[in-house]
Amino acid sequence: MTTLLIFIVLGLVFIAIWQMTKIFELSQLKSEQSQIANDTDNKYNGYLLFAFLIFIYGITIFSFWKYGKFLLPEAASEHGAMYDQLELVSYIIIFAVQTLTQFLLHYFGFKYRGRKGLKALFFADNDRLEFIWTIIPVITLAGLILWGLYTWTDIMDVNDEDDPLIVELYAQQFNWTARYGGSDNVLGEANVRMIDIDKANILGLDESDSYSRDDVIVKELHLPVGRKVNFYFRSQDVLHSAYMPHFRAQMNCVPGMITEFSFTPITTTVDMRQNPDVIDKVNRTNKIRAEKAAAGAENSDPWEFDYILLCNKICGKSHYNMQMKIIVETQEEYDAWIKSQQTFSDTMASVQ
Ligand SMILES: [Cu+2]
Repeated sequence: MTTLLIFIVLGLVFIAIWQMTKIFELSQLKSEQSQIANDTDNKYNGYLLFAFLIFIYGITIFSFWKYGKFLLPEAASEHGAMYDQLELVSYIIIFAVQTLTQFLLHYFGFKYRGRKGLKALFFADNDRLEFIWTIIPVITLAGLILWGLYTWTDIMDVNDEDDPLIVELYAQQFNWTARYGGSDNVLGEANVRMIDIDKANILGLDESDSYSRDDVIVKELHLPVGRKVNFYFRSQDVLHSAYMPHFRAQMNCVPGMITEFSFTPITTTVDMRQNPDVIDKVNRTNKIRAEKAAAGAENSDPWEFDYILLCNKICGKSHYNMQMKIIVETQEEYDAWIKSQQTFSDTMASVQ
């Protein structure tokens, strides 16, 4: 609030000074009272264009230097490298074109600023010039779009090849639940209409479906490294979006339909914790947390890196905290973990 007031006061002071200079100017008897820009005005504007060019270059370099470290670490999924490469090349092209065109725009604005006696050369069209500045973007964009489409179809191809692990991710305001197909790796039928909280049937599984009996319902997602996972998404209430940034994966969760995504995790949680970017991020975060803890703030314990599933659709007041931990581990660790979990029929039996 104080900051806002300070800004308002500063703004008013600025307006007052500006108005006073105007009055001062009007009170002067100047020889040149014309509203038409003269050579001095044009020169000022020319140099201002240059100053603005330096400003945008400067702020770009500053942003890279200051915020570059907030980018995600190396992708932890098989398709991630493909996705990152497409993104990197797109950014390099956009960056190069923007740097060049901004320079040309501002430089020509300066070079051809208005001067007394200077006349502009007029020509109606130039076929060769127009051909050049049409064909270059056409080829570049067509290349990017084709490459993007190829990458998209490759990433979005959900199929049953290579014996994928079947996992359902269930979204509701404001938490996630995961369901594994169990020993048969097949998910039982489910529908929100069959939800029965009294019987602990929180995902609405069809109790008469034999496939649902060995399903495993958990609040923490464990994935064996190197095995393809086919995800099936459901939502109980509103639109949510399952976002797993480290795996370069995101899919909408839509009430009334099942959406799909598939990826293969390639780096275990333990290995990812050794990644230099991750170590750096953890150190930076824990430094802030230590400072807060010293000042007596709550929830400031040291943080350890974990993969995470986030909701990426603003779905309500606790959307920001709709997340689930993901653990990528070796096949043996995963087997031991899944064995220790209750199946759906165990849960039903213990409730009745
Ligand atoms: Cu959500």
